Amino acid sequence: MRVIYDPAVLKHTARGELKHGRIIPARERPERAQMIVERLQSIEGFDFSMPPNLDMDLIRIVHDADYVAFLQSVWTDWRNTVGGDDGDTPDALPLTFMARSFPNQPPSAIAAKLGYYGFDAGTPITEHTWTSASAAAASAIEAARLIAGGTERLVFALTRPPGHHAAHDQFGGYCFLNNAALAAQTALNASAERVAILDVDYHHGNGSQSIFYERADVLVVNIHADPSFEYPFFLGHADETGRGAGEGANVNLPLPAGTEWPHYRRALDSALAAITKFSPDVLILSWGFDTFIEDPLSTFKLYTDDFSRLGEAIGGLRVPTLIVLEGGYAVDALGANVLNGLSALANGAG
Ligand code: SP5
Ligand code: ZN
Repeated sequence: MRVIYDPAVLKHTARGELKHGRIIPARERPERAQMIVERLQSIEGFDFSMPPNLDMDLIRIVHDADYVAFLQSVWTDWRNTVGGDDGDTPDALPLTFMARSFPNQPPSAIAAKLGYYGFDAGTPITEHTWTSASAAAASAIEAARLIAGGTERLVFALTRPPGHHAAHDQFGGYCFLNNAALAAQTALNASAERVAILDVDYHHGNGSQSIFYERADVLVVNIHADPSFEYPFFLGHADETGRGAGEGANVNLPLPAGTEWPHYRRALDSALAAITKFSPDVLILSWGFDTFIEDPLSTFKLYTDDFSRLGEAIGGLRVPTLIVLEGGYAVDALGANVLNGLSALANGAG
């Protein structure tokens, strides 16, 4: 299996994140990608390659141009505002959010920009955020080119930071650029007529849903913790089915806290049936491994072997598939979980 990986995705390193009013060590850390690289490189069968330079025009189709400019300049603005010596500047976090009734004018003060473009205070921006986010995006785009061009039938883009919470003009949930959405748009620009995104991260992919909510050419299917109790709270309910031309092209399968494999499997079967009916030319799998029983952010109870079952079932679709990495914070188990999932997907698809 081809793996698209740029070591620059390791550079973004947050100092900490807020949990229940306290700062704890950041969950979304470079070791996540490092562990996966080490595991996949310790065995045969995974061919690593670097992505080419980022296609900025494509980025600006999926994301708002001012938002992208913000991501590119935010660290310099922040450092100039809050000070700090080299390597000593605190992470940038929003503190004041845009009240919903206020005018939608992009502000100029850095504190206001952070609250305008960010939707949570759990997503630190660091010196290297743009470097890593853009390297991840370039990896997803390159993977999509290989799949849509028919060069490969299964590609893993090792994306970090993750992307599925990032919307057209908002960051949050550790996400800045929506890697899955960029891959979908790349495939459509290349040759695909219909693309399906299957999001199996523990959290609902609110960004992917919102980007394609009114479009008929991208089916977005999410299996996730019910937003009535879990982050991102404001999107991911079963009655969100798309709008306008996109009506029917969004499927949410929220599950209760504590979900185990048998129940998960039934939701997966519904998801796979919806994808089969849509008959996509390309499948983009937003694979988060935070459904794992030992994941610190999750209530679901999937085991390492269940990721094999998940991969095998998805491989059975027999659709050219591109995987992007989303969440998964049980760092010690992440390598085994990803390897199991990818291997089973390759076997199921073979
Ligand atoms: C890509 C991804 O998985 N992003 C997840 C971002 C979650 N951020 C909010 C975390 C809320 C933590 N809830 C506490 C549960 C502790 N048991
Ligand atoms: Zn997640």
